[in-house]
Amino acid sequence: MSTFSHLEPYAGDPILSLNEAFGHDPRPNKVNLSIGIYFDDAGRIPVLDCVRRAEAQMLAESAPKSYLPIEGTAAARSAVQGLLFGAGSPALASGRVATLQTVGSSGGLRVGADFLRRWFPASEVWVSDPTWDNHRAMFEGAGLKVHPYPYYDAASGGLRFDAMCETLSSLPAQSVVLLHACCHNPTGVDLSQAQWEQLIPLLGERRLIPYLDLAYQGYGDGIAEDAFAVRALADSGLSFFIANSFSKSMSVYGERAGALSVVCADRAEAELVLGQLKATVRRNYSSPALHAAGIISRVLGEPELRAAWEADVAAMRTRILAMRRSLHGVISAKLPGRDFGYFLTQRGMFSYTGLSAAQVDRLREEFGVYLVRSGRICVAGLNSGNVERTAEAMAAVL
Ligand code: KET
Repeated sequence: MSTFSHLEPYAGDPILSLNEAFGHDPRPNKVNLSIGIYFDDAGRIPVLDCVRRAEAQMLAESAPKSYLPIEGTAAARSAVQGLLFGAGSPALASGRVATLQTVGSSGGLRVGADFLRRWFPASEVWVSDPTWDNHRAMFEGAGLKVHPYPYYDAASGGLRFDAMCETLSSLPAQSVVLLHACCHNPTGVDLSQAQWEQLIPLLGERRLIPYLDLAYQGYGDGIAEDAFAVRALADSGLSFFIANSFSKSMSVYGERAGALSVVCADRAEAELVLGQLKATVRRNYSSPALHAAGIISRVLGEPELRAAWEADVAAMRTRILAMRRSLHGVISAKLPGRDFGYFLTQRGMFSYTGLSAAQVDRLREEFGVYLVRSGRICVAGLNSGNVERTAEAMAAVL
């Protein structure tokens, strides 16, 4: 027996492996709808001008590259807080929010999960059915039990809101409820504002611990609009977690720019929580990324860069909406009598097509169109040059 011969092979991640397989496909007309990445109309991952300008400033300053504090820079953390909770937020004014800059929002999600495991050892986690695959892996990896709550309604392409509330009403106090703040991954089906207003009191009455994931801020209805759930939860006075990402909204995937915030009862509690979150980070990755801190604080904090960024986010959102309309138009014309209205009502980067795994395989093999086997498509992989033939390919296998 050699040292590692007992290891099981890693099956690979279903999203990342597919994205790699796409890269190796030699067909010139291939279409990548696999991963949650925004591509522009030319099929490229944009480097936003505001990000380039922030980077140019950093390069010109040529500051020493020391370690950051465990919790990240003060400038990045306060910029994140303003973005999430809004200027003039009473929760921020009272100092009851603990925020750390993290290694992507994935780092934040996992730090929050480790913290929960340590301080709420009896709590179990409830995630939407379906959810981003990695949610389950991350929380289970932290040693927490994970269960699904009803969410997506395959019959209508909408939300099983009543069933969701019924399940959440039956959970033990201090159960952790993972919620997508906007642009649900993988379905594109979100709660309306009225539904959030109905859900939040239920979370409070049952003394549940909400854990928001906000990875697509600005891709739904707008930057502030997509923070509705965050702000409504903060206004309700509940304590909750929120991991947020800049990977998509600033198109800086590899920079690992994200944060974790925990809204507490008061300032003293927020300090206590921040301390334990720092302890969690220190024994894990120790401290976050310097370059990400500079991008976040400059793009959000400098008025000119901020305005440019907001315009960029609006343009990305608008392009996705246009692709939703084109896809809907072509596929509806090809298959009259079938209702594809969900392409128009679902929000953010993703739509759930209802394509079976066998149909997904056919799309990849026969047409070079890549999507994950759940039938999720990343609408941001469509562009004016490929949307028509992609819709036709989908119609052909449906
Ligand atoms: N949350 C959600 C809901 C999410 O879709 C992603 C990434 C992340 C967090 C991670 O973001 P980051 O801040 O970069 O750590 N999702 C896409 C990529 C991936 O699977 O990693 C995806 O679903 O395709």
